[in-house]
Amino acid sequence: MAGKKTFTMIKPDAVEANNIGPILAMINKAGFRILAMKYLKLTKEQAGQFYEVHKERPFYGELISYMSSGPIVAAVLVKENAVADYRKLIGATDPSKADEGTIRKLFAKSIAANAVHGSDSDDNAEIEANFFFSHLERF
Ligand code: IDP
Ligand code: MG
Repeated sequence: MAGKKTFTMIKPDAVEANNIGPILAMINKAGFRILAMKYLKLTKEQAGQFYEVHKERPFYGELISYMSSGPIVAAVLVKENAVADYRKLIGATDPSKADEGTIRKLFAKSIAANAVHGSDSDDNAEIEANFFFSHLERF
């Protein structure tokens, strides 16, 4: 059965461009409830740990530099079928391939600076939520 939770980050490019508000509005409009949220800046080490699964990929160095370059918003979102529905709302990794009306199509600057993160499975949603939030920080 599909789970009810996903994890997202509003990435440094979207924070820098003052798009936290518009992106959160789209998230709420699409029916997601916010279970947990924080505004913080990752160290390079923390970004490297979060994206450890990508460490063999050619863009890993660029990705962790970018993800530690400025503040982000991290959040856990709740909705039926959360992981798949949120991936649909954010659109393809490469914004030039993202569908019209998706968050990445509207706000992403490039394939690296692509505005938002969204978990790719229920298991990863749980792992990623646990990376940022304790149980006392979820409501
Ligand atoms: P996803 O965020 O759509 O799940 P992943 O393949 O999991 O995409 O890649 C994680 C992140 O790494 C992307 O969101 C993007 O920021 C970055 N990334 C992915 N592919 C490239 C690339 O080819 N060049 C630079 N950065 C990339
Ligand atoms: Mg991914």
